[in-house]
Amino acid sequence: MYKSQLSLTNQDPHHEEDGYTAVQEAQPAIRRPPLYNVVMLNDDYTPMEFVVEILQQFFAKTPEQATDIMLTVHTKGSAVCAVYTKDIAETKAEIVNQYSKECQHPLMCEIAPAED
Ligand code: TYC
Repeated sequence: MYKSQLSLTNQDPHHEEDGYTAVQEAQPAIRRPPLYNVVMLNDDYTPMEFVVEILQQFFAKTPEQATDIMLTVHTKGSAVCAVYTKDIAETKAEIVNQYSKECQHPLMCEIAPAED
C-alpha cells in the first residue's frame, strides 16, 4: 500500500477495512417522456358538427371546448387538440383519420413534438 492510500484509509471513517461498505448513490434513472401535440387541420368540406363530435368523442372535450377548438382550426388553419406521449398521440391521430375516412370526410390530424 502506498503512503497516500494509507493516509486515506486512516482518515476515512467508512473505509471497508473498518467493516463498512462503500456505497455510491445511483442517479435516478427516470425521465419524463417527450410529449407530442395532436394537431387538427382545416379543410373546406368536413361539416363543423362532425368536427365538434370528434373532439368530444375522441378527446373528451366539452361541447364548449370542442366548438372553440373547431372554430380555431376553421379560422387559423390548425389547432392543438391534445398532448400525449408519442404512441398515444399517433394512435389518436390514426383513429380520427380512419374514422373520418369511414364517414367520407377529409378531416385529418397529425402529430408534432410539443415544446418543453
Ligand atoms: N372548414 C370546415 C367548414 O367550413 C370546418 C372544419 C373545421 C373542418 C375544423 C375541419 O378541422 C376542421 N365546413
